[in-house]
Amino acid sequence: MRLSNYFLPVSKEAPADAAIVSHQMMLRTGMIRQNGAGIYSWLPLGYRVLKRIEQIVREEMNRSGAIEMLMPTLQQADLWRESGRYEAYGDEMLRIKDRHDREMLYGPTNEELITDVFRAYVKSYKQLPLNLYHQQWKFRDERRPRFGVMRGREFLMKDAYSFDLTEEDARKAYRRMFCAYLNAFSRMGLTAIPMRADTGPIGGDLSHEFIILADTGESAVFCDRELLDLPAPGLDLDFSSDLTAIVEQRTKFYAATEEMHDAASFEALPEARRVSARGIEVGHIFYFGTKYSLPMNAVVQGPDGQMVPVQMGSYGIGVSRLVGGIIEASHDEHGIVWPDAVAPFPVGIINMRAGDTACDAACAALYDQFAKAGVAAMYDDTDEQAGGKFARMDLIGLPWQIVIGPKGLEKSTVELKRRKTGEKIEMSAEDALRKVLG
Ligand code: 5CA
Repeated sequence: MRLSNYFLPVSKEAPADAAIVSHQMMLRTGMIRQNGAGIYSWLPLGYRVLKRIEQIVREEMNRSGAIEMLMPTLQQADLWRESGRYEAYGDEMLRIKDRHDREMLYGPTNEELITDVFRAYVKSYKQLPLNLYHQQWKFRDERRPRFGVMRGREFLMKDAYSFDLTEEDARKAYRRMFCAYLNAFSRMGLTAIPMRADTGPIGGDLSHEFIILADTGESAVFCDRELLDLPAPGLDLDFSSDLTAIVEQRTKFYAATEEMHDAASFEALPEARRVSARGIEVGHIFYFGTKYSLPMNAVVQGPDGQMVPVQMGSYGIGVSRLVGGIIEASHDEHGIVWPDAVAPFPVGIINMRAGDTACDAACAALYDQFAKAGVAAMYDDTDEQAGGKFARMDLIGLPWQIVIGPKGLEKSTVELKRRKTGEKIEMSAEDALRKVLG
């Protein structure tokens, strides 16, 4: 992408109404534009990051055996009357009427809708286990939308729903999601800690929130330091194997959100291991048994011929929230520092003297080589001052920068900079290309 043809509305000033770093940086880098309280447009740079996160989530859901589909944003109120949640959900639900005066709502979550799909087709335990997911926009009329995409009203969620015959199988499905989440967050460069959590309006008695630690997190969290160093299960995990040990390796340590906090157990830990911090909830998983299947009559025939309500769980990831969460976890005083896996572009090429024949030719050649290798580079071909170009490239946080100027070209070199460490090395353009392509 040549910057002169791109849409990157970067601003120099920190916006006055943004209270946290990720919100400030997303506005300054032109990733998002607020269109209403808690409602945002995703501008080209932000949209690329959102898509990359979505893709990691998709790959890890698929790897765990879940199946992707898509449900609508608008739902019928009657479906929610069946589960009893239409009245119970309260003011967070955006209620709408269509031209026939039918009551509709913009989905804040999809337990009812997926249960309706399930009961239409699945009648036998032989079709189980089943886990269906989608990544779709949700609307919650939050009392206090704030911190940009962290607590929006419209936000992108991955929500998965598992269906099993027995409670034991449902707990296995829960463990598969638990492990898939650890892998997905780890791929994004995040340490997400599963914490026992309150189930709120989704319900059920087993639930974990996945929390990343950040000073600007909305909730107070408490955990054992040992949890911070545990590696993710790894992408070669066999999801058909017994995952109990992996889950227990984590759940045996103390980790709780404020609502579930038990000061006595926490203080029983040696002082050096007590982490009392703030956290951002990037995912939340629930096992709730027959809470929806029973009232909605989603039943399957078991091996003994009996019809029983199906056992369910639901599993959410805040896809749009993660964009802000990753910035909170990875930035410095100059701007964002994107982890390679979610960066909007892997590399930025800076032309130090746009208009100079040799510089233009060297930049264009390198840019084309990246394109041939299937890599979209961001090429700053503008004729602005070098200082401004460096600052902008640091601000948008691409993992690699390649600076091409007349002095280097005399020696046939370019400068390769790693955004994260600030390390700069002079080398040939071919070597820089190879290094970035890894
Ligand atoms: N049905 C269940 C699981 S699919 C559910 O809705 N769970 S949830 O309420 O915990 O939401 C799932 C995830 O969506 C949360 O962990 C959080 O990361 C994200 N999320 C929730 N509310 C918002 C919001 N207002 N803005 C941005 N992300 C949100």
